Amino acid sequence: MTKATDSTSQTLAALGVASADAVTARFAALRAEFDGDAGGEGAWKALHDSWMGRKSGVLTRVTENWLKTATPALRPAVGKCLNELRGHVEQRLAELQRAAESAADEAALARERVDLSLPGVTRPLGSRHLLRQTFAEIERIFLSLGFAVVEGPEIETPYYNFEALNIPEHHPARDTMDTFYLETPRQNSGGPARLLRTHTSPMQIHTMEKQPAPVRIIVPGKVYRRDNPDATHSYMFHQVEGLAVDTDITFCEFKGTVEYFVREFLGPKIRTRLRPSYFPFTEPSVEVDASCFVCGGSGCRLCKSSGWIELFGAGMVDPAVYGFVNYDAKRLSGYAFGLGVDRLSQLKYGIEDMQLFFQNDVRFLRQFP
Ligand code: FA5
Repeated sequence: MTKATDSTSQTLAALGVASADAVTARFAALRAEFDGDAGGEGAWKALHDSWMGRKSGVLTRVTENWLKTATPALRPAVGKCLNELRGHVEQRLAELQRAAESAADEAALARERVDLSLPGVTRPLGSRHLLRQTFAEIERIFLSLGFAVVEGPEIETPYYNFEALNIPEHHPARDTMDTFYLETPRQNSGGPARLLRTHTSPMQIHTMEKQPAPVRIIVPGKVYRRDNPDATHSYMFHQVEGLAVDTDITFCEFKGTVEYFVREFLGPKIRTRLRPSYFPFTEPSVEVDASCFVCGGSGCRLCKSSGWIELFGAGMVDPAVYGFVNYDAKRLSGYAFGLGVDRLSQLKYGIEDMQLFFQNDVRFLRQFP
């Protein structure tokens, strides 16, 4: 079926329109078609373009083809009808536009409506891991004594992890520090072997290589050993190394520092004792024990009835170590210690199983906010 608007591409003469009545009928047909198209509210923009479009909209076509070509006799009727139709179309399109815009606004409002009755979003705050808290506590104590904190690589060569610490190849001390060796391209092409450090002691060597005495440092960090996990062992654990070297450091200063640390860390009533021990890189070497802070020294389950708890290894730096870093062993002296952070933390906070540190169970973590 042909539409009324199709006729707007022809002149009135071509359409055979010769009277004012016929003009009115033509415009009435256009208006009826427009009203039919404008019934719905959806596509006002498309309707606007097809009727009011400047180049080829229906009204432009009527102006070009009907008005401008109309005979002088018909022109007033065409002009009048065109003005009426234009007024009608403009008004209706404006209504449709308003309706479309307010529908869009309402939809947006409905979409973005804030439901104040919904529960709020809570983002639980995490806290520092107990091991981090223990590190911070140890660092605080040694910083107050004038020590500096340095960190070092977790991947080492056997030279720094063993040899320069006076542990030559085949030395039995290596047996207790079996670890993970890495296969790296550099090593495959003839470079030195690489291993995960078994203790933080290699940083003693790195530090003394880098700077002349005096040295007063602590080294917090991760270390690795091929130990089976149990209540007091892990294959990855944490240490804080300590090293002090100067021209006048005596065993007395070493003892005083150790006692001060233990009392600050575990409490003022704690007593310490030094027990002879052996490390290849300290001479003499000791194990530092603390009086049991559960029973006060009378004997209980924690201290296995001995009254004492083993805390960490330490000693005066073996002069042989100075030879590896070109320090003058005749002029300098010093002490070193290696704290097992996980075990110190277990002792201080009464944690029976070291594995709890690594399982990330929030029921455990929440107890140490
Ligand atoms: C050392 O690692 C020496 N480098 C310490 C040292 C430094 C001595 C400087 C003298 C001077 P040792 O192997 O004993 O020593 O380990 C030190 C501490 O690490 C132990 O006292 C213990 O607390 C902790 N430790 C050792 N093995 C493990 C393990 N598998 N899991 C958790 N903690 C461990």
